[in-house]
Amino acid sequence: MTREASGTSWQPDSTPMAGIQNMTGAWLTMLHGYADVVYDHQGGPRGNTQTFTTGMLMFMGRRELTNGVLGLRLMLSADPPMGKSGYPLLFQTGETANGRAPLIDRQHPHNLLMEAAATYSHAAAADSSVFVYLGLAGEPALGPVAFMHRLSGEDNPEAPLTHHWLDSTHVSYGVVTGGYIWRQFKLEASAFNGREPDQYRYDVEIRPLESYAARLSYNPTSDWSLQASTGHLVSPEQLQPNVNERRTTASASYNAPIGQWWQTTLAWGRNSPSTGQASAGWLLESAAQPLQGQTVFGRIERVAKDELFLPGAAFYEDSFTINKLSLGYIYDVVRLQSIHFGAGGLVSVYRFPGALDSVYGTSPTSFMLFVRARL
Ligand SMILES: [Cu+2]
Repeated sequence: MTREASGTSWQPDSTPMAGIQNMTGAWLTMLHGYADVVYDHQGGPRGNTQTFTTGMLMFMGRRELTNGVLGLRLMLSADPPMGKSGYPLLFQTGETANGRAPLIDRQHPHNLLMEAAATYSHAAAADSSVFVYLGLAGEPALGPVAFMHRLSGEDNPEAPLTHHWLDSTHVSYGVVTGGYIWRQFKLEASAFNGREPDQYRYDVEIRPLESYAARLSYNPTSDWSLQASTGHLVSPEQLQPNVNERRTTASASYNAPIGQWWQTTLAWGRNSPSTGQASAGWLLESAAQPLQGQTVFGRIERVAKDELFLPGAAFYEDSFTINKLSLGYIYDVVRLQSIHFGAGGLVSVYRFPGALDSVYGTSPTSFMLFVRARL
């Protein structure tokens, strides 16, 4: 169960399990979630300031059957009330707030329904099993564990700039995945709806399952998780419906047995659209709890962005390599029943080509201050 952080992707087996677990009859249930209230200041001429809420609530249930295990998953996002245009995040792009213009320097909110899925895995032999995963909303076999569900990323309230290179398919409306697990290996394939959610964040947007993906995962020891995956996304973007995309990713997560826990993820992703330039994104992310209740986290990203300007602007469709470094800290101040209340902050700095100085300023600095409730 510790492997299954989101969809069918794997974390290292030694990842500590958060949340409340319960045994009710034959059902093992798990409730996990958090909510952040974030004061967000993004620096420079393109920056902005906003207070928003983000978070998620995840329910998992599983029961053993004669020769297999049935699992149910439901996940809701606390993002939609922040508004269709999301929150300020320098250099972030992807999705739309009005169906006409792309979001630039803002992070889109997630849809209310992030996952509603059932899995059945059947023991084929002592060391192998087969499974199916059916999601009305869910995550296909593409990319690492989504940022908000992997231990190295979930304490950081801001989305990675590499989201659309690595894990943006984590909310797909219509997913069918089949897989085979042999010892520490898993091979799986998905058919899914690759269209990103539109600006209506409370609905369910089923389309034909024309996109497909495959992933090979390997957990060589209990502290490591590796994956490589590739997918063909049919018409992923609402604003460019005639463009398809090939996405390829590889990632490694490692739990160092130091302090309470310490997880680091290195990930690479490449997008190759059917028209236009291919681009790549890198992410190195780490979070650690050296002492109970004190978490430090950091993220370094490097990504080629060609969506920073609207049509007609001087740099429209030009590609710029953006480097970003974020460092943050959270202190869990009190615990009431099963809820931890904490407060934290993070600071982000950037490196980018000088041509962008007139647009973003010479050295913008951004920060977030937040309070968090976590199960
Ligand atoms: Cu997302």
